[in-house]
Amino acid sequence: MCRRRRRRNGVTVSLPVVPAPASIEPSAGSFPLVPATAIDGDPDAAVALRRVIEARTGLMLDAGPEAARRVILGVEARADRGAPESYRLVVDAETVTVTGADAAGLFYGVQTLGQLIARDGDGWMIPAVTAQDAPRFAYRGVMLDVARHFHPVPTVKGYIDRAASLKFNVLHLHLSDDQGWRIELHSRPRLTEVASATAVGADPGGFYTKADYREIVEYAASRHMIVVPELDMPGHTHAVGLAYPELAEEPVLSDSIRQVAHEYGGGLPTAGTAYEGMAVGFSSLKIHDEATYDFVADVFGELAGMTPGPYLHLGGDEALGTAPEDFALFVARATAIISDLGKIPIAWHEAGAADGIADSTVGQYWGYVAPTDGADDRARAFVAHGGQVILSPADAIYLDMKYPLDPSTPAGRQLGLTWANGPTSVERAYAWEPSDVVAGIDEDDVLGVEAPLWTETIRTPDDIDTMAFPRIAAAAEAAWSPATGTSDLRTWESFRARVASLGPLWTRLGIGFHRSDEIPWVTE
Ligand code: TNX
Repeated sequence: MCRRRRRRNGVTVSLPVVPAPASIEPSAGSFPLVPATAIDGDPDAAVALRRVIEARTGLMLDAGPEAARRVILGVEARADRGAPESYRLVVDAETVTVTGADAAGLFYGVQTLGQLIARDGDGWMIPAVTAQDAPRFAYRGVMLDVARHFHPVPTVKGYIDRAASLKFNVLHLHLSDDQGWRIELHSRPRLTEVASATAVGADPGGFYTKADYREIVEYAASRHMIVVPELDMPGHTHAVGLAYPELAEEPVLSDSIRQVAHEYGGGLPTAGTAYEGMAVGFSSLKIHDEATYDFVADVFGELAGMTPGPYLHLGGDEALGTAPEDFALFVARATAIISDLGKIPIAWHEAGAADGIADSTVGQYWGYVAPTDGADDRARAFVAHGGQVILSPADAIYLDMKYPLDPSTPAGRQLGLTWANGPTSVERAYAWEPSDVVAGIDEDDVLGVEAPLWTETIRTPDDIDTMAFPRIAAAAEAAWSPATGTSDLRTWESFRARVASLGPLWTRLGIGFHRSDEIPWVTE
């Protein structure tokens, strides 16, 4: 039996590593972190390590040639270097060694090291451990909706840093919706000239210039993340109709849309007028008009040229204003256009209803942990077409769902929505197993896990932090760590103790996490 906890001053403490590593073993002693510690080896990893040490401790390491202790950062040179993104970490009293299978693995080893830094009386130390770690899934994503509320480049960079520290490697940007179009494309300039200025609740909109987008892509790459851009269609396209009215159908007003307008305001959608409400499923592109497919080819063609990552997301969710046979036709053509661009299409699970979906299209499942309404059938259809599935179960890791009511928060300040089976506790965000969600979708069929943050009620960086942290850590663990039941770290009890110990690091990093009473937060 392996010991996963160390005893300090007679108290058992968990090693505060999140997501749980594949293996981590404590040993006796610790590495004292003093200003005269040298950091040798890979310069990029050294920058990342200095950053986290400084944030956590305030120490600016400044070792001369006489350095007593060393941190050695390197990428494995041997041919059998191990799985992509894996690393090995050894800490003893004299030396810290982090060896990545590749640059990403080394970066993740540094993140683990940063989480292990602890106070030792008046000083700082890293407990002696040996860790061997590799991700379970290749795709570990977070999604930010910049359409309902626009979030400028600095906010996006902050979210990249936060996500990368939890070993996420994908930033999915939801770049268009009924409320606004957020990415400049020279092939279709009116999208941002005419359809980007507004947001939910009459808040100001905004968009990324091509230079902004490049800056985001490069910043993400420096944190070993790719960007997956989404242009949502054929529904969620009211803003497209502002810019290019000839492409859009009239809004389809259902009872549920009237109900949302009544409850949340924003009025009813009207063709040619910016939409500032929160209803979904009323807009559609014209399906039987060739101009629509010229548009699809233009916008995804230009986006493909701006996006080094392999995926383009075409949305496909909640197209309630599009007849089912028209929806199927659209999905078949749009996924073929993206495949022909040399990119892998991703679509929300509804697109699995389209028989003609392009081979290898990836499906993003946003049904419940216990599937309802045939969402599981839709997800399985992607596998039948040679694709894989990304799991984003809404009642677990939709970060825009409210937390359970906290009596200390005034009702007006309660951010988030409740449609996914009511409020989502941290425990509910944690207690699910990816290979158990959709019957017939097994380990190999799962490309990965992604935690979306929709922003109808989310306006500021503080709002993002509050909704994401700590539940984003549960998503990270589902994406990275061994399956539940295969590691004694993969339990709610272990998770809440490890997350609790990250409170001081998150505080020092300026992350305004929700101090959920489910977590026994540690203060320094
Ligand atoms: C459903 S999930 C949506 C979004 C909303 C979100 C709010 C999905 C693919 N579509 O349009 O913003 O719920 O939670």
